[in-house]
Amino acid sequence: PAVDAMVAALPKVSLHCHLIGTVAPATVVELAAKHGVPLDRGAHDLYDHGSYEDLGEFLRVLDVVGSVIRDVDDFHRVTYESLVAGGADHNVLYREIQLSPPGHPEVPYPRILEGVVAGLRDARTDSGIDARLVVGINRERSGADAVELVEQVIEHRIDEVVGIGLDYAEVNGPPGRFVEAYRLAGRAGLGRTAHSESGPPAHVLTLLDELGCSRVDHGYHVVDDPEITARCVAERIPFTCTPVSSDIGRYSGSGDGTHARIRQMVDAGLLVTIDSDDPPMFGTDPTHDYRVLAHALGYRRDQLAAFTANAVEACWLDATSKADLL
Ligand code: ES4
Ligand code: ZN
Repeated sequence: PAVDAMVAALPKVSLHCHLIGTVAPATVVELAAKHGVPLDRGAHDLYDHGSYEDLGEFLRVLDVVGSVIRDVDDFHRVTYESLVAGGADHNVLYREIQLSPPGHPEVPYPRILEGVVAGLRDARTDSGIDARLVVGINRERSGADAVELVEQVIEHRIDEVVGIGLDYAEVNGPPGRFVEAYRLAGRAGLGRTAHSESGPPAHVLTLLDELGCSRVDHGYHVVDDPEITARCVAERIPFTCTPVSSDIGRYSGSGDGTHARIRQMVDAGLLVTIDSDDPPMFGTDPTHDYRVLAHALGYRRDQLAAFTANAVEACWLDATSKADLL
C-alpha cells in the first residue's frame, strides 16, 4: 500500500537500539560456530519473538548473543551490519547505538571500541549513514560496577562516544543506585539517558533530577502523572519509544497497550521519537516500527515526519551537524 512505500522512504533518525540486539540470527550462528560456542537453537528459531516468557528470558537470549561477539572483527562486523542493513537500508540517516560492554565480559573495553569504530567508519563510507555510541550500564549490577565502567569510558574517551545509558531490567536496578556513575559522566560532559519502561513516573523524576538525564528511553508511565508530564512537555524532554518491542514485551507493564500510551504521550505534547530497540529479536526494523504506528494509530506522513524531526532535536550531535542531517 501507499502508506508502506511512504514509510520506507521517510528519512529516519534512530536513538534507541542496542548493538547486541541488532545482530541478525544468521550472524549469531556463524559467530558461535567460529568460536565453538554451542547454541541450543538454529538461526530460524533463535529469536522466537512473541514468545519470550518474560523480560528475564529475553535478556538471557541477549546474553547468548553478547557471548558470541568476541574479537575486534566480530564487533566490526555486527556494527557494520547493524548500520547498513539495519539502518541505512531503511533510510536511517543517523543512529546513536547503545553499546553494552558488560554483555561481553571477556573483551577489554578498548578492543570493543576498536572493532565498533571500524564498523562505524566502513558503514559510513559504504552507505552514508552517520552514527555515534552510547555506552550502556547494566542496571542489574552494582553502583560500583557502573562507576568503574564510566571511569573506563572517560579513560578511553573518543569522539564517537557521546553518552551513557542504563539498560537491563528496571525492577532489578532502580535508577537511584547510579547517581555517582551519572555524576561522573556529567562532569566529563557526556550525554545521559536511561531506560524507564515498566517503572513508575517517579523514576522519570529520578532520571531528570538525580541522574541528570536529558532524555528518557521508553518512559511510558510518565503519562500516569499529569504534573511530571507537564514538566517534561515544558522542558522538551525526549522519550525514545519502541512500539513493537514494548508491545511484545507486555512484561514492560505497559500491557494496557503500548500504542495507546504512545498516542497519549504524543497528544500530551511530549517529544516522542520512534525506534526498534532490538530489531531482529522482536521481528521488527526501523521501517516496520513506523509502519505499525501508521496502521495502529492512523498516523500520516506529517506525524511520522515529526517523529524524525523530534529525534533530530533529541540527538547528541552539535547544532551544526544537526542542521546538516535532513
Ligand atoms: C534491554 Cl530492558 C531491555 N529491553 C530491551 N532490550 C534491552 N537491551 C538491554 N536491556
Ligand atoms: Zn532499550
